[in-house]
Amino acid sequence: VLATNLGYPRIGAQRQLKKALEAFWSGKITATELQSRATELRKQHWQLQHTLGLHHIPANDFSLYDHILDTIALVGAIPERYAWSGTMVDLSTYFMMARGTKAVTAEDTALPAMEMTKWFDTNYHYIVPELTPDQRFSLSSTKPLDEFLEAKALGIYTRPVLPGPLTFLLLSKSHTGTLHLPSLLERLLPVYEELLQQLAAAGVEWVQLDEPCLVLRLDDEVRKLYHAIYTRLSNFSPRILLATYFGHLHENLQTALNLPVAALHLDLVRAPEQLQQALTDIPSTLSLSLGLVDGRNIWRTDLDRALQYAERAVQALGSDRVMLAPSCSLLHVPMDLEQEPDIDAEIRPWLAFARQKVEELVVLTRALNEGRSAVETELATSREAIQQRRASSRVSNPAVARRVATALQQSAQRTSPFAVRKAKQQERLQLPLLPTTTIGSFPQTSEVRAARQAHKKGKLNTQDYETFLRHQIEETIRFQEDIGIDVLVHGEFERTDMVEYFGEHLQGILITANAWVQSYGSRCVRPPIIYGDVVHTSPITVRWITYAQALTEKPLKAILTGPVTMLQWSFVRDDQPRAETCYQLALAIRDEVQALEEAGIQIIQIDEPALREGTPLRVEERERYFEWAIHSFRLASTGVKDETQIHSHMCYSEFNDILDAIASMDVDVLSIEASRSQLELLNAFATCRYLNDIGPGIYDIHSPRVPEQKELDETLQAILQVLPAHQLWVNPDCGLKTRRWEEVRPSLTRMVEAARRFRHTSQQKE
Ligand code: THG
Ligand code: ZN
Repeated sequence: VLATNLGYPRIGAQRQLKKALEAFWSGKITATELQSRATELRKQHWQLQHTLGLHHIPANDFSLYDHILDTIALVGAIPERYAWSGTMVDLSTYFMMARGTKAVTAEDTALPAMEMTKWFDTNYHYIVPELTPDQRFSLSSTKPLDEFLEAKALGIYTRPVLPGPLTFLLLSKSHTGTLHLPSLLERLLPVYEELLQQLAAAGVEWVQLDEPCLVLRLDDEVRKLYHAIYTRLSNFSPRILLATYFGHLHENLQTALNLPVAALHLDLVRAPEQLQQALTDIPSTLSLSLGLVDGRNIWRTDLDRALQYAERAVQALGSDRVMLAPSCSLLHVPMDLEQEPDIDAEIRPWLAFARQKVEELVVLTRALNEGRSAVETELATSREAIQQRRASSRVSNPAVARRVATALQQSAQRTSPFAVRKAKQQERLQLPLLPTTTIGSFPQTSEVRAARQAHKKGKLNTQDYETFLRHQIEETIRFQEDIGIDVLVHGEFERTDMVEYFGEHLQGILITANAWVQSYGSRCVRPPIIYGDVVHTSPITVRWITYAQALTEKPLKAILTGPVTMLQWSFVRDDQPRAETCYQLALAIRDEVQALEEAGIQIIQIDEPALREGTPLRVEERERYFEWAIHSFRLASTGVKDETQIHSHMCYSEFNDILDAIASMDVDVLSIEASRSQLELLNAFATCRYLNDIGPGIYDIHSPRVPEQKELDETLQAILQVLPAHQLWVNPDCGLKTRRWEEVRPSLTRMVEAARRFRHTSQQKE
């Protein structure tokens, strides 16, 4: 039995890669220095995994930005606009694709970056390959080979990882026509073949080809292609481990088991039940890689349980046909629990980050190869931690379970239908036609971050820190009043991340100091750890928002993070269904909503940017998901009077196919990002007779470019062709946290001006 890994986090335990990248982008270090820091990180990660005792260590899992972007470079699929003509893709082309370019002179046009999207149902974003129907490919990078040789020079024989050709193509899109899979494959496969041959010649024994698309529902056509492709590739290649993860293979299991590869990896954390079927149907030439250690979560593995599965496989296949592995790449978990010295002492033993997961894999493997007695102490320690977690009073709070059960018997509806609420709210708020607002956050300047940092380190006392925050709020309120915004926000200067902030203030949730996980490129998040039943112990936001409200006659909008987004962007309990945890979060947020209403706040926004991305990968599970997700949102949002206006905000996704779900949220106002297919989405809202108010983002805040007045006018005019003025709000498409004040001031001023112009013309028409 071999101890193996599918991928290691690349950002570094102290986020060295992030720091190196940002230093390079701002011109503080050279490309050579960036590369040498990257080399150092790879070396550390390989040596660590080697020392811990792994038999198969991944290579080419490292990336300077994203592994799909690496593959775009590898196969030479560079979109035309980047004017690449070389034979090998250089660093500057690579980062242009990732980040776009700024216009340097007035005549220059800025090049947009390639689009990013969520990697399956994770919070990691990959760069979406942009292909043309007649796309040509050529081997245009030596990265996989270089990294193998780099590790070999350290005395470490690695297993290069590559996205499989079908997953690569299935994740691609085209702006210029329909992509025809078989003909694209005809052109792509020679590149894979050439590379695999090179790897074999360099002494590579195993390669890992990742085909997570096998957990999706596929056409018969695609299943046939899988067979044809892997038959071709296996002629040239080192031994292939075909990796599937993020779910059950269902009807694709037979296809996967019968591919002419050397080993198949199954995710037995998400889908343990597929082991039995696989053991029954497996051909005698195939080895199995068992994904028994959770690569998506931070809990310590129940080693006894994992061993039962592994032993079953060893009995059926013999020990030389079994590998142990994490369920998927460890990219999605933080690097090392050792970086969290101050984390809650009772909870710490329950956790395992990437390094600890590798240790667990080695222990499991030794138990199988040398007998359990060889790792008696490790097994005992693990068993004790699992038992303590199960029995802990910090985990279960019977009052919470009872409250959820009671709440679920109610339908969670507002008292009156939307039309009645709208009239009552308007009587109270007296808003103009086309009211203007923002999504919630204002620029998190270096000054704001420095103050928070100083306060955290004890260099700025709480009183001075809070005085600083109050000044920030006051300036932001004055600014919004000056330019004539109708519904104001306080700016969220007290918050780090929208999920982390609420995680920090709810019982049952732990936040970390250094447990960073890559979100995209150099950007990272610290997902909170939901370890126990969630309780709202005291109001979280009321103090800041009532301070802000006291500064102005205009209505203030409070901003909260919704239950589904809290769930989706946290590490969640694995000892109860996600739905149960979501209901608990919902009730905690409901308490906050009620506290705000009692404090006199008239408008409350509950953000759900992650609602769409929580959608299960398999179609047949989607209906049930939307049922509990929407119910959760309604539990959070419906405990208020008719007069209280509930907003929500969504972004980062396509929404056209979840309009029913959105409608059943029954929010009074929905602000929504729809940058690319703006009008198409609004048409869909119009067609399905969505009647509640909508605030389509009228400009893209993800770009530093300040929109011209004319552009804003035209956008608003186009929107007014589709939806009536009385249903519309005017706002940017997302929060302004990552923007600078120099951009925010002119942009919002012009936005308000656009609203004013159309307010007059529309009023005359209505
Ligand atoms: N919060 C969380 N998850 C998210 C987002 C978020 N997932 C989707 C999307 N937004 C991802 N986008 C970002 C954007 C910026 C950053 C992270 C994810 C970011 N992070 C800081 C960094 O890496 O420098 C660190 C954060 C901090 O200093 O607090 O800028 O908004 N949970
Ligand atoms: Zn947003």
